[in-house]
Amino acid sequence: MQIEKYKVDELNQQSLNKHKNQFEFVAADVAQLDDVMKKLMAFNVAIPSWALGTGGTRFGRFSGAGEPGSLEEKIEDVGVIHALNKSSNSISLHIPWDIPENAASIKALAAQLGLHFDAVNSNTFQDQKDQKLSYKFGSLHHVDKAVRKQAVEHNIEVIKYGQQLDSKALSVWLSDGSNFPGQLNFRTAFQNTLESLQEIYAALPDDWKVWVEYKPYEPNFYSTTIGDWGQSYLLASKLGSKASTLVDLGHHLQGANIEQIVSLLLMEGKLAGFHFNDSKYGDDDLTVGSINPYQLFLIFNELVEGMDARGMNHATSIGWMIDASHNVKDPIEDLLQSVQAIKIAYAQALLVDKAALQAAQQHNDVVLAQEILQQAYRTDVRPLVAEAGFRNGGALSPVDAYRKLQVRDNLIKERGTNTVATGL
Ligand SMILES: [Mn+2]
Repeated sequence: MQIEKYKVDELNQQSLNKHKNQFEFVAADVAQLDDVMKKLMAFNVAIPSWALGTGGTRFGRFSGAGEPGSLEEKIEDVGVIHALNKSSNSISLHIPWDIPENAASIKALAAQLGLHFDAVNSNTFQDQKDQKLSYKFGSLHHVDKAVRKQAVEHNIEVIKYGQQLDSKALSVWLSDGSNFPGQLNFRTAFQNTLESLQEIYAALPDDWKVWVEYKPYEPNFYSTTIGDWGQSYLLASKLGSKASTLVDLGHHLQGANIEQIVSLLLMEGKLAGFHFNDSKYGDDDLTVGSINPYQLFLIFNELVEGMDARGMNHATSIGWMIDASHNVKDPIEDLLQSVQAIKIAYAQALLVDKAALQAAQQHNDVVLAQEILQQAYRTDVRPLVAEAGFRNGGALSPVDAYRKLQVRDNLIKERGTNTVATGL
């Protein structure tokens, strides 16, 4: 289904006066308001094609109703999200879960909804039906050259699908690792991975990038061959300028200082982008901002400071994407909440008084530095975010509009109750 603009406008009218008052109250204290609003309006976060259905755990999956059963329906769902928040103008595909059989018509459908295609993701962490060789013991790092070759060829095939859709990046996450001490020679595993990635790198079109994601554990529980940002950075550095490190917020051990990692990767020009999610224990893939919004703000504070230091365009120079799993929520509502949380953290980071913070740091004024950061963090920027969406033609409150427009009920009418999204 598609959201009709006049219905969003009607809903906005109902709360417009209240919103305007709230906006003016917050805006009065914002230095360089026009610049902040322009940046908020330009900011978009890509939606992964695998996040539009209900996810599961290894214990089970409780499918929702009206889930998308095809790539076309997934694109329509992203269209719904974008129509409401005007901040999700791209979709990231997972191959082979979402192979575009007819690229021209898929592209046309996306364009009609104001969408384009973000990075394409390869998958060598599970075996596909009729696959010749198994990835049980890894893919790009495998001890058997034939398995590595098969995985390299898959990645090159993913690039070709991406080219048909005007994607510009290949995102690689490997589950390669070991479950027990002694299972692997770490150096050999790393060298094999590097050689495989070099073959993939050589197949990248001129204007493409390859993003190397890391993760400390799971599904392997003793070692992961690309286990942390250092290992990813090492690979990306050896590969060349088209390779960089992708940070998935859930892919860190507890207590890791992600904002510091981000800051240094940015400094080195090696931060490819983000997979946003939130977590309490491990790679929990929860709604962004639901557990630790302060950490998200601190990350965005480093991002804004670091991007400004390098003169980078906030909206386009880094890949922003959600990578989450929705086990109990309606996936579209969850994604709407996540994008709002990201925009709130971004808006707060834009409000940080950087000159004052720098001065406080220079004078070792620890108390003042904290005051400056928390002044921004504790500002209720929600009216700024709502105004940005509104000015772009979206809903003042996307989740509220989604419910009032009874989108899920309509999707259930269209698709039925017994649906399971393809992919996960
Ligand atoms: Mn990820």
